Amino acid sequence: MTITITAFERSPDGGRGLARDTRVRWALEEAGQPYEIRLVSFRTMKEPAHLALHPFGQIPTYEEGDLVLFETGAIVLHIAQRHAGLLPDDGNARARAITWMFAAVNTVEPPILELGTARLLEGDKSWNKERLPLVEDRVRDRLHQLSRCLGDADWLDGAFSAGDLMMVSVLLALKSSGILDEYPNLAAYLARGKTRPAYRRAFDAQLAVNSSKPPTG
Ligand code: GTB
Repeated sequence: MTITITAFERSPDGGRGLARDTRVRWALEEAGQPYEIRLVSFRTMKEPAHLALHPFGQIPTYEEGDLVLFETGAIVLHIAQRHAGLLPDDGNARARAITWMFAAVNTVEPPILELGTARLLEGDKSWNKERLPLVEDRVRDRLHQLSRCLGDADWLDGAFSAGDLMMVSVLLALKSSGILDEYPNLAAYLARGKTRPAYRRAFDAQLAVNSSKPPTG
């Protein structure tokens, strides 16, 4: 059955991996599943046809026959449960990998998103100078804990899993902040994820869509 996902027609980062279709593309590449892309503009994302697929008018969405999904955590979990390569066979190890997926989107990602908001959208506010260091420290708290957990292992719990895919995807958003460099094992973890052939294929495919178009800024 054909899998179709939606992605930005023109991504603000010029298609350099920050939009969230990257993690879905990556999961599909890891699972060896072909997929099609339907590109949407910011305007069409808010129109009824897209809102019928995604209640919040965002990308990515996932369509497979009459199944329609939104939320990258749910989409990646769906892919991982139906195809080999992203979750261990052992029941307990599988549950732990899923736990890391939730930890990525529920515990590590929120302060990182908050930092993005503070840096990109609130820079001109009079209170930003006071707030920004607080937000940065909340990110550091999480990174410190994650760094301690990873130690010198390659992946969070044995072999690479959907838990790592989601965690690396979440850490990608810290690229321009420089904060990740304070945690060398996490910086190496991110680099390790990005060198996986499946990630490279996902990244290249997203970039190809955007390469003929200038970033929207
Ligand atoms: N929780 C949802 C999920 O994980 O699926 C969040 C989905 C989401 O945030 N989608 C964003 C979107 O559609 C695109 S990825 N935004 C449009 C809107 O809300 O109107 C977020 C994103 C986009 C682009 C960059 N960038 O270029 O730097 C970074 C992050």
